[in-house]
Amino acid sequence: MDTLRLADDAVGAWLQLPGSATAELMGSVGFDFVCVDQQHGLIGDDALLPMLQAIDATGTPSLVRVTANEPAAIGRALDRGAAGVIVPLVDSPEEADAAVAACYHPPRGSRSYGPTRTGWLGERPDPLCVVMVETTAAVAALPRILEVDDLDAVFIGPSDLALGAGMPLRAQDGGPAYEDLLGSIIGPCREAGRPVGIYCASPAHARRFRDMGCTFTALMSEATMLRTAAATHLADSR
Ligand code: 3PY
Ligand code: MG
Repeated sequence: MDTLRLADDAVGAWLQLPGSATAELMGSVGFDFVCVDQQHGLIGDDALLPMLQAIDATGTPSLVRVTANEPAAIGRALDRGAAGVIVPLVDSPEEADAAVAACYHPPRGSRSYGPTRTGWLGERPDPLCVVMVETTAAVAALPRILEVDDLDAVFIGPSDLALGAGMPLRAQDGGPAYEDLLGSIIGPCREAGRPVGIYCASPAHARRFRDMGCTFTALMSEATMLRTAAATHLADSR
């Protein structure tokens, strides 16, 4: 299994459809990681286990975006063998610390000990805890969020960020006000030496956000890729 890298321009895949075959397919493409999205994806806990097994079989590391910043949700993803979690809507240092605590057993944290799959997988590195900064409250609290111990990376949710700042979703396509907002997240993360990633609705977004200083990106979901390709091929066939 490759080491999970959230720097050096790593590019990840994003899964929203349940199913181990698609997970294995996406794991085999060469992405630096594959993230299974349980927040907005259609993937429940029973679908998650075979997807993580399929991604593991390809040697690509996996992350899970959990449904919410809740210890039970984080523990279930890690117990099923994810290498780390992306925790949505983290707005304060207290919430960031709670997310980290949910990733670690005592004494560092409060994660309950239950070595089911993790037991038979054997010794593994500590899970990565990535918190999402995607609200104006989180942007205001970012300097203090970045002081939280054992926080591995920040991940920007560009759509929630735009909506929360009163901007349309298309603000992500470019424009000074939105880029200033992104800069106010990327700059402090880089200064603090923390990896900072962002969800990208297209390869063009990935290139632009990387040029702005993001250290890793996650590319549009497999559902969007499939629908876009299907619509293109249908149009070409008419
Ligand atoms: C957002 O853009 O808000 C996200 O959470 C991306 O998945
Ligand atoms: Mg979001």
